[in-house]
Amino acid sequence: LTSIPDKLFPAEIQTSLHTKIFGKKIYHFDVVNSTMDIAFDLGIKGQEEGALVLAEGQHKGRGRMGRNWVSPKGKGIYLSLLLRPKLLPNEASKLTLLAGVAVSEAIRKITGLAALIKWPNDILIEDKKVGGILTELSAETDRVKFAVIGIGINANTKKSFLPDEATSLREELGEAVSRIELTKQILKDLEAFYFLFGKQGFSPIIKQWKHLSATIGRRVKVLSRKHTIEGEAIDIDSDGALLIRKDSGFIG
Ligand code: BT5
Repeated sequence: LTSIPDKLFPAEIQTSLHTKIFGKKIYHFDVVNSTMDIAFDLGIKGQEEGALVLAEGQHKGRGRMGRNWVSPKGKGIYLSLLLRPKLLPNEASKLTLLAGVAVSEAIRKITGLAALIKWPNDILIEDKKVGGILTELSAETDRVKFAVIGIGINANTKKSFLPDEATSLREELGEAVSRIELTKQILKDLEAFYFLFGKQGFSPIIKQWKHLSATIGRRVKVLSRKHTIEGEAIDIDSDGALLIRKDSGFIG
């Protein structure tokens, strides 16, 4: 072998993956607009839970509220996973927190780097953003039809490609990271936490989230629809909402 290919081919990902449903079905693309759109279509077409969409690059990778996600080809991990959770639409943020825990754990296992979670959806290393999570729903008023969890990670991305406050695993580690191994570990950890959530509810996830939190105990500024709340983040509640002690002393 002169070089080992590092493309996220389904056969590579599925080799000794040992998950029950996550990644049993994989759709791999070269460059797409957004893996979210493809996974959402699969959801509409009735594809089973655990179907995975992977792309080597994205033209229109997206974050929350119309923000963009820089997705250079062959460098990062860009995936969307289709889920059919028994949840109310207003519980969807639980999936974001759950995915944050799984991604941080997977990064820790594969790289040894101290990945932390910034509420609600950023993955940080040394206070710089290395990954992000986006949960999108198809829902009726009283139930989620399906959810798509999108995960973007700067694995081997050069800093010059990224926003100033961002980093990549390669930059932090000083050597390249196997996107294949990291993708597999993410699928394993995601499935384990998802099954745990199904069996024991949200409290074990919250507990683990608190261990990995870069937010609790720090000053925060949270933008809500109408106003900005500033103060110290003191905890998250059992639904995953952030509790902030405002400078006036009020906890909200
Ligand atoms: C997120 O949004 O952090 C969620 C990102 C989810 C991306 C994945 S990739 C696979 C799937 N397909 C998609 O199209 N999306 C998902 P948000 O919290 O809104 O953060 C967006 C902000 O992060 C931007 O406004 C930039 O400031 C910054 N940013 C953009 N690209 C970045 C990158 N590659 N690394 C770090 N920060 C970035």
